[in-house]
Amino acid sequence: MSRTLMSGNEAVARGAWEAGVAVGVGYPGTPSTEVLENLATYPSVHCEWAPNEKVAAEVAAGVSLGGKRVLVTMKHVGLNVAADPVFTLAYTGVGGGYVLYVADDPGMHSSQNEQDSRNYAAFAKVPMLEPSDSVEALEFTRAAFELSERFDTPVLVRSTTRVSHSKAPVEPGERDEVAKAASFVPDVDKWVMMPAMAQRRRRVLARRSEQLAAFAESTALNRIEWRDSSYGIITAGIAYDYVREALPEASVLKLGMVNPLSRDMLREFAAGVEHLAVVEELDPYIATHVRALGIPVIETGVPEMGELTPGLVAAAFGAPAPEVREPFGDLPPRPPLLCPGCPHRGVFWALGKLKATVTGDIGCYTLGALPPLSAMHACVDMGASIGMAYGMELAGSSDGPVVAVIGDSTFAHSGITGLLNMVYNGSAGTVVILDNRTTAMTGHQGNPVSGIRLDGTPAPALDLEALASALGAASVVTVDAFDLTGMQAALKRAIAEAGVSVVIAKAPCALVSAMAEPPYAVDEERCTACGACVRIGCPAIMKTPSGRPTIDAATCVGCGLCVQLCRVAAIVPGGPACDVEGGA
Ligand SMILES: Cc1ncc(C[n+]2csc(CCOP(=O)(O)OP(=O)(O)O)c2C)c(N)n1
Repeated sequence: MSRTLMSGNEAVARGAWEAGVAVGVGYPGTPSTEVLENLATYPSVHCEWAPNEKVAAEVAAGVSLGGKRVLVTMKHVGLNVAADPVFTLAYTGVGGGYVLYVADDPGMHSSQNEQDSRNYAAFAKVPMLEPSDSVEALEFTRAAFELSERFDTPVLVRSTTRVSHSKAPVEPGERDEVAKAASFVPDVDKWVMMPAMAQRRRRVLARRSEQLAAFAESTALNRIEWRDSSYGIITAGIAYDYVREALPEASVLKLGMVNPLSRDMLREFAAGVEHLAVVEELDPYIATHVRALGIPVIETGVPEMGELTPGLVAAAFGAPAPEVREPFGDLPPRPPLLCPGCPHRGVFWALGKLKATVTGDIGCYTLGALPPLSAMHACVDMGASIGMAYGMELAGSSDGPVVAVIGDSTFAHSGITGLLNMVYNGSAGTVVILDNRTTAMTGHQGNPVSGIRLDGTPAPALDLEALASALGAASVVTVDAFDLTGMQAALKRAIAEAGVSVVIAKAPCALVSAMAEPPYAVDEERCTACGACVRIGCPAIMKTPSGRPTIDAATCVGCGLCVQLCRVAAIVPGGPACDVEGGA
């Protein structure tokens, strides 16, 4: 295959495929999602979404136990969910190569926090490789499989948004048909982590850590680039590219292996330069380790949060700022909004009318927290809405009703046990599941509720009503998410229920169903400018300078929510249906 432009994520998928990976498994999350979606396009590899990252890491453990190479993918916060198996897999070691790809999101472009996954590698005592671009993303992923089998350990490959999503020319290679024993060999001492065995494996882990530390000294994954000896910069990942751009004359120790760190190389490099600095994105992870070796590192003022840029790196060293093309300054701001025709909108409108305190969750629907809906009051992590609603019930401090709101993918990910907990502990709370038939936020992946697999084939769709009833909910009802009156009535009944109540708001995501009903228009003669339709926050409805609303026919998809809100019937069919396939 000739040189091809690939994103970091595409290159990781290619690297895994070339390494002969048999299975890819993960849970979507920006900026990691495209790895599995790409790997799935290659022959001779089976790829699937798991309901969450912990399950993905465990499925992968089984594949590895069965002797096959496996890639697990997730975003940084997913590694929190998967941490439990990963920490103990460091003890068991692997069968077939086990590589976990984790993509961090410095600057939180699409995340609830910006934790630095490098800490996990040191914490779990597993090796971590960190590519700086697509070429390395491919090479390092291949190398990670070899390392995994050579040292009998899971290996983490860490990326960040800019490496995952930037493209660079890559020279793809051939696939290795790995001749690893494909059968399971029972070995209780290695695979059954009861205390006696775990204590023995703990010592194996310590020996392996020493071997990996020795490997870190000689691997070509780390390299020193000697240039001007007055300044030496230790760096890794995308920060390496910024250092090369901002400080082209500086000597650089580029670390491809960020755990364990190569101590001798750090010492050698430090001895060869006058001033030593570390440039890294997020936590002072490398700097802390270098200082712990007794090596002095100068303070640079490189920020320890958010994304770095070549300009920030240059500024920290008083170097001239590299030339960058500034973004156009005159673009109108475009705050994130629920799409026109989004089925989540009406639910938040109804919850607002009921003056509910809403513990929310992560997905497109988190936008219900923003004006004008302003109907979500907490959002912490996937699945938290349900536990937090119950906790508020225990606190007893809310005047109005407390309602948990959670999306279908998020409910399958980590909402089910929260609901079980409510039933178990005698809650009288209400949970709304927003069943839009997809995992919309991350790009419309199938999930166990929608019943669509990664390869597009149908799967048994989770029956939410049956599940909620089986868990012991006292009342379970499904409501059309676009029926405002029905939604309000269902929520009122659910809130009044003595036991746990579940309301399933069902209607497909507007982008999946490609809703294209004829658009509506405002009949100006009837309109009283009361503002009811504007307060639902639809991007198709705008206020004219006269204070009257107007509907943008190109944006309206005819969902009809605003029609239900207008007390004077001033919103009327207004024009030809928009053709979503192309043209007007
Ligand atoms: C632990 C974790 N894994 C993955 C993500 C990325 N992520 C954010 S929301 C979401 C799912 C949203 O789907 P759903 O709950 O169905 O809501 P929708 O966006 O469809 O409204 C995912 C996968 C995350 N934030 N945290």
